[in-house]
Amino acid sequence: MGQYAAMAQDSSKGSSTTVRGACHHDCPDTCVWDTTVEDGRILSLRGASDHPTTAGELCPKVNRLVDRVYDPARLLRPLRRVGPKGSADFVPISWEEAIAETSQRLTRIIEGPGPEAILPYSFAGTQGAIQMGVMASRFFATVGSSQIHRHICGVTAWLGAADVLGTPYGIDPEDLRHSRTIILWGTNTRLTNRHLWPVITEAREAGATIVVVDPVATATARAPEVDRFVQIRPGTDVALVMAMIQVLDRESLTDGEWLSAHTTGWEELRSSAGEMPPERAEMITGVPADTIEWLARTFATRRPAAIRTLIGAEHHLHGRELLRAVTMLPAVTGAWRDRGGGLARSTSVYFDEALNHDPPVEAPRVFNMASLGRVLCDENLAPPISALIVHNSNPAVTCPDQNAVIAGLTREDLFTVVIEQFMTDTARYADIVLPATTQLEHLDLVPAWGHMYLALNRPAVEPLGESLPNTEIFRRLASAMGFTDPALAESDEELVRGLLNSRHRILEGITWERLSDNGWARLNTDGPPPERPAMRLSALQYAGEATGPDRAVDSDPTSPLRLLSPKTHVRFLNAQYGGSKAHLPERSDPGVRLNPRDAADRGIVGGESVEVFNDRGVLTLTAELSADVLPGVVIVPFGWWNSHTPQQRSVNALTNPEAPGGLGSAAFFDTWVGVRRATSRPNPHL
Ligand SMILES: Nc1nc2c(c(=O)[nH]1)N[C@H]1C(S)=C(S)[C@@H](COP(=O)(O)OP(=O)(O)OC[C@H]3O[C@@H](n4cnc5c(=O)[nH]c(N)nc54)[C@H](O)[C@@H]3O)O[C@H]1N2
Ligand SMILES: Nc1nc2c(c(=O)[nH]1)N[C@H]1C(S)=C(S)[C@@H](COP(=O)(O)OP(=O)(O)OC[C@H]3O[C@@H](n4cnc5c(=O)[nH]c(N)nc54)[C@H](O)[C@@H]3O)O[C@H]1N2
Ligand code: SF4
Ligand SMILES: [Mo]
Repeated sequence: MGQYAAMAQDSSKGSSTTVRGACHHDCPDTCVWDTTVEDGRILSLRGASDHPTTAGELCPKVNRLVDRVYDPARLLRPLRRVGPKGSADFVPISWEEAIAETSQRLTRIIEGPGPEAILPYSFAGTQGAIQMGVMASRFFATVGSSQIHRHICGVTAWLGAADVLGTPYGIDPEDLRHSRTIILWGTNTRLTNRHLWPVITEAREAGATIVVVDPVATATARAPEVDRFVQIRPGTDVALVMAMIQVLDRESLTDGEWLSAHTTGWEELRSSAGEMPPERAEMITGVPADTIEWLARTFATRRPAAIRTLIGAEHHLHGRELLRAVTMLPAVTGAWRDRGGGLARSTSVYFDEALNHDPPVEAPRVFNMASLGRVLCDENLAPPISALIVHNSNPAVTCPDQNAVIAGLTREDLFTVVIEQFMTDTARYADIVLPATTQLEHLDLVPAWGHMYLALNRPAVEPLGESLPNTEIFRRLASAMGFTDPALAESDEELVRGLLNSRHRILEGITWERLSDNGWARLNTDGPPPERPAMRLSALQYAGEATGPDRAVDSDPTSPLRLLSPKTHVRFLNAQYGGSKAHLPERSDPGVRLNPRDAADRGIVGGESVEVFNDRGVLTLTAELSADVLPGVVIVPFGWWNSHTPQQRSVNALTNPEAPGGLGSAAFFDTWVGVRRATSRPNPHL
């Protein structure tokens, strides 16, 4: 048994063994699983029945993970580019050659234009703590490279909640079982957070009122357990919250005692809400005034009352204000008093606090990751980017303003290294591709953002082929570049033990030994949160519909439509599986969903080919008419790889990369497009 699968085995039955691990996906559920292994090969993978949220069940994305590990399309050897960029024309090389070439190229850049010409780019392809970051961060800190803000997901929501709460601790999502009103606010729980659904159902069975606030009639909005679906115009939630607060104030449903003991700024908030009577909010949001009144009264009186939100609603220019509004509402009614009352958001903040992360390092330059296209194409940067090192991410699909990203990746003078499991749309543009292990082949410590359980993922089998964990790849690069800091040579077990060594009270008693034994442990979060300063309330302002350069869609004779591109596919996790035959539907086209009225205005019938376009790009897609979307709104699903349109592009060819102030996620959903009957050749994939 080799170095990565050592200490992997939990229990033996005959010749097969069971190995406990945890899901790596950027999914709030962080399920724990048991792998059955025989003769060094994985036979099956099952959800752990003793893990409180997994409860014995994984999901349609991961049920076929074993096939994915053994997929013949897995990258199992280092590769060097021989064809043009983007052609995916590579030849295999040895690890020695790959590491030598990469380290020499990087060293030449450090000695030439300087280390800030090197840009690492990564996200949460695995959200296991050590494979996601620790060793890579140490490596790039030693290089002194430029850095990215890893802000594409969740940081806008974090900022909005932090504006009100300080450190934005929310309530334990499992406490929603005690709630009697639950507002699922801009979150598609049944699709994106499915292991929370039993908690929602349990609350409903005990008499809770379940409300969904979303512009789209999602699978969640249509669930039989949902009592009321509030279909709101995108980006207008601030007006809805202001009107709700006006109703609460008018009807003396605010909690004065709570407000004076735990908040500041109530008078400013109250007077700003005075400018938004429900009738005005109805004009802005499209939500009837009497529904707004009902929602305010229900939230104040059917208690405990909680709001559940995650990430999707943040993808707006005013996303921070939207999240700030939603965070203030439970303070106004004193909802936090009750167990099961308050705001249930990402729990990542508890894990960030608990684990012993390296202190942050000052980088010479930091770019928002959503601006990758602009950064790669900017010749006036001093110095311009000469090398891009990607791991755990597929920016050619997931980053906004895709045509700019691909123009950057096509630059002949850019040295690109992609560490990947599959030949993604990004890897196709690499000079060097380095094969990465999957979660079943490497060790990791897996925090969660949808619950309070920390998990240890033990490798079930040895790395396939020549693939290596991200940690080992950065150890080898560090050594080849002559870096001698012992922190760059720590083993995976040392890295995990280091993270656990925080002495924080919410991690007390959670040791390597305990996790090795059981696979998971609940953080000690049952007491009050580590820090809850007075909640900072202040005036809200509805800033009007966001505008952007792409609003001028001149060639559409009718008014432009707003494009949303949320997650929609039960077998995709972001862009993972978007290139996998087994996970794709038969009709291999993401499609565009539009309201029958907008289709009629444009002479479009369902099933025909249309072009969706703006000044960033164009996609030819099949029109799907659906009253699930409001007039004026269209959806092109996110996650499909670029080969599914004749343009070889996906929805991010159209999306807005703006991140206000360079902070937080991009305004993916503040994108305007025209839609017209297709004039170009039909999609060859249909
Ligand atoms: N239009 C639009 N765009 C969006 C979004 C949207 O809703 N709409 N959502 C945004 C959000 S919320 C997110 S989180 C981002 C996600 O953006 P990404 O993080 O880029 O998306 P993933 O598809 O999860 O890609 C991760 C890649 O990591 C690889 N990977 C997985 N495990 C490992 C590993 O152990 N080692 C290595 N080296 N690689 C690994 C996978 O093969 C995969 O190709 O997309 C954003 N983009
Ligand atoms: N099956 C599956 N599960 C996933 C993922 C996946 O790709 N597939 N991705 C994972 C990741 S990385 C993330 S970040 C989470 C995201 O989890 P969620 O935040 O639950 O999901 P999203 O689809 O990003 O967005 C949620 C909802 O926000 C709505 N929305 C958009 N604009 C507005 C607005 O202005 N106001 C309101 N009220 N609602 C709005 C969208 O219509 C959408 O239904 O899901 C995770 N889970
Ligand atoms: S993707 Fe999410 S729901 Fe599926 S197994 Fe992983 S953590 Fe669980
Ligand atoms: Mo995300």
